[in-house]
Parts: sequence; structure tokens; C-alpha cells
Amino acid sequence: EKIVADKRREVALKKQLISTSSLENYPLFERESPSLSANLRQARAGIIAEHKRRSPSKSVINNGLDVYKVAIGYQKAGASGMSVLTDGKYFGGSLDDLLLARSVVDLPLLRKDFTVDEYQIIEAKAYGADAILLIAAVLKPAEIRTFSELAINLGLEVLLEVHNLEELNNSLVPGIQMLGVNNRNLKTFEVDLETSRQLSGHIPDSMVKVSESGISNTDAILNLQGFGYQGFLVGEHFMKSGDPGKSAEEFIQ
Ligand code: IGP
Repeated sequence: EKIVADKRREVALKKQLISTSSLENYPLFERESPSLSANLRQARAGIIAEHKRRSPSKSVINNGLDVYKVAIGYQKAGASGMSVLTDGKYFGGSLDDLLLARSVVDLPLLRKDFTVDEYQIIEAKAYGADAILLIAAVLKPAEIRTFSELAINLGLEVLLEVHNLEELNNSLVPGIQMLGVNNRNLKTFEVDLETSRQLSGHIPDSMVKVSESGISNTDAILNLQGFGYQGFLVGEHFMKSGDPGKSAEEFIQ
């Protein structure tokens, strides 16, 4: 709740500095996005490799790496996509990280942030994202609908994140390509892969199933594939190593 309140203040200020109409004139608005969901479907094990310096649950994961090197390493490793945290206050990320990653790789990029306003979706497109995250715990069902419609109209894909059955049943909107089950409870930070296993049978077949957080070995992936998951969002396990690309490569081979 605190992250979301801070995010609302931040977006309100930014909107006063740069209007959506000027964002829409940014050159990257013309760019056609590659499909993250298609990449996940085609991969043997679809990894979305995340750039994450720190988090509310872990004060330092890796501060010392530059995002270029991480992005190139993930692409070389064969990741299906890259997630770039753009929240500054709690995760130490930025929109510049997204833009810098965009400048060195063709991989589909997920802008990972707490989306609370349509402005952030337009901003994501202007800074080179191919997909955005919508978190069911943060949004009303009507917002999930309007935000996903805007994203899809801009040619962005949507990863809708849920943590329990109630969120899943209340937030489904036709047209959303990917459903992410966050194994981490955002209120207690507890991580349990059982969350993905339990919810798998309730996710419509039309959506690519993505399991998020707490994945640190390939056995977990094999197990989750048995429950229909085709996407695996991995941050800490890669970032805490000195060479995230190499760590991702060991995972993907
Ligand atoms: C990655 P992990 O445990 O591999 O570092 O998790 C990703 O799932 C996690 O960063 C995440 C997240 C979020 C971060 C999932 N949902 C929402 C911020 C906001």
C-alpha cells in the first residue's frame, strides 16, 4: 500500500512535467514490438530474466552491474524476454534502465513497475517496452480492463499478475496474453511455489501461464511445466551472481 501511494504521487508529478501527447511523439512510439507471449510459447523453457538491484524484501541483490551488460548477457543466454524494474524508490531501477536495455538488445522487454495510471503505459511504450505488468492486488477490475485495452491498442502485451484465486477470478479480461502467478505474497514477502501449482488449473488455456518469483533451480521449472507453465520470471537468482548472463545460461541450457 505504501509503494502504491508513493507511486501515485510520483506519477502525478511527472504528468505535470511531460504530457502524454509529447510522449506520443517519441520516436520509439513508431517501433513495432516483438511478442513476449509468442516467445514463451515457442521456448523449451521460457525464461523472463529480470534486472533487479534491490527490493523491499532484500536490501541489496546487486548494485554493481551495468544494465547493458546484464541485458546482453540475458539475450546471449537465450532468454525469451527481459524484465526491467523501473521503480526507483523501492527497487533502485529507472526508465533509463529500460531505455539502455532497449538500446542493446532486441529481446522483448517487460516494463516492471506498479502501474496505477494510464500515463505509465504510454511512458512504457515511449521508453521501448514491449509488455507491461498489471498487478491485480493494486487495481480495480475496471482499471485492469481500461489499462489492458490501452496497452493492447499501443501494441504492448500485458502480463496480469495475481496471487490468489479471488484476484484471478475478479481480474480476467479478454485479450490479455499472459497470466503471472506471483509466488511471493506482496504483503508478507513469503515465497511458496505451491501458489503456482494451486492456481494453474484455474487459468484459461488462452493465456500463457507464467510463474513468478522464488525460482532458483531447474527442477522447479520442470515441476511447474507439469502444471502447464510456459513462462518463468527469475530475478534474484540471476542478479545475485556476479554474472547474471552466465547464471541464466546455466539455467537455460
Ligand atoms: C522476480 P525473484 O524472486 O526471482 O527475484 O522474483 C519477480 O517475480 C519479482 O521481482 C516480482 C515483482 C513483482 C517485483 C514479481 N512481481 C511486482 C515488483 C513488483
